[in-house]
Amino acid sequence: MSYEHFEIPGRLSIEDDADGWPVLHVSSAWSAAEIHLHGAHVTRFRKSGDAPLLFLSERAEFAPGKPIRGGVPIIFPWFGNRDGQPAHGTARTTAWELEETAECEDGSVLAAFRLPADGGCDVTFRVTVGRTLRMDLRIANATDAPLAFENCLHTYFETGDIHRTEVRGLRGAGFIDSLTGQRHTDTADAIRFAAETDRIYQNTTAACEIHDPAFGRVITVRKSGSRSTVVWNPWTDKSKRMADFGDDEYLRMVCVESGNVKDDAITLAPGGSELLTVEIDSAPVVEKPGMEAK
Ligand code: TA6
Repeated sequence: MSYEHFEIPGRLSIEDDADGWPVLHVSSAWSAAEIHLHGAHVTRFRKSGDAPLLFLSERAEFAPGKPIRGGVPIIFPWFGNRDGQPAHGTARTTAWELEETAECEDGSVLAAFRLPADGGCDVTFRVTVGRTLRMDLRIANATDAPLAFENCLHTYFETGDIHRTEVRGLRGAGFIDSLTGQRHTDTADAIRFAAETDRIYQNTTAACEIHDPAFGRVITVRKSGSRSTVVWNPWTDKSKRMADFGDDEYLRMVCVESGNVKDDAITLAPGGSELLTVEIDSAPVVEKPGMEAK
């Protein structure tokens, strides 16, 4: 299929990657991004003058039926494992259709995708690359029966040093510890990492901040249409068990994922729709005198 008519000179080009997968290369005055048609998967996003905001494993595989390790996997219609089914649903390993590209009035660049029709739900995904990275996942129920699903933008963030990284914004929220199945309320002012961490926060609409002093920045993760936030770092043992993830790559990534999973799963009435929006940005941290690392 020819994608030339979607290209925007100086803003959006489409080439096949080494594995023959169509990849959109998007650039704005402030940033650049890369989006694979496979899974409508945003694999790279970087603001000019900043380190990459998204982490992409050096061992990521680009093959039919395989999810890409890193960037923003689209999780739908279920989160997690399901007997005899691919983990985290089928959307992330499906070739989406490119529907629209445009340069917006504010100078940002839009790419819009549609999940090939499957069982009466209408799924579209819009990526806006500009001063920030904005992603909109809309699920509509085109059937005459209720539609139950989970959705999540499973975002991998790059961090300079996991030992110095903190995730803030979830204090007071309840979470399921996926490693033990136990439920807790988070009373800490920040999530810090010293072991495998896999937490599903429920009933929270809070924005999160990823404090990354090694890169001298704070990443903000704002969301709407989402009541769940998942925080994950595989640490050493799980990293070694993932063939598409370097043994030491846990040192420079953290997942802060936004969606509606577990208790927050959604049931859409016939004709209903749900919009999940995530917007990520970063800002430099100005070290105040005397703020030496403790
Ligand atoms: O989001 C956390 C999680 O559910 C972890 O338990 C881990 O399995 C991660 O997703 C990655 O899952 P994947 O199927 O992409 O390897």
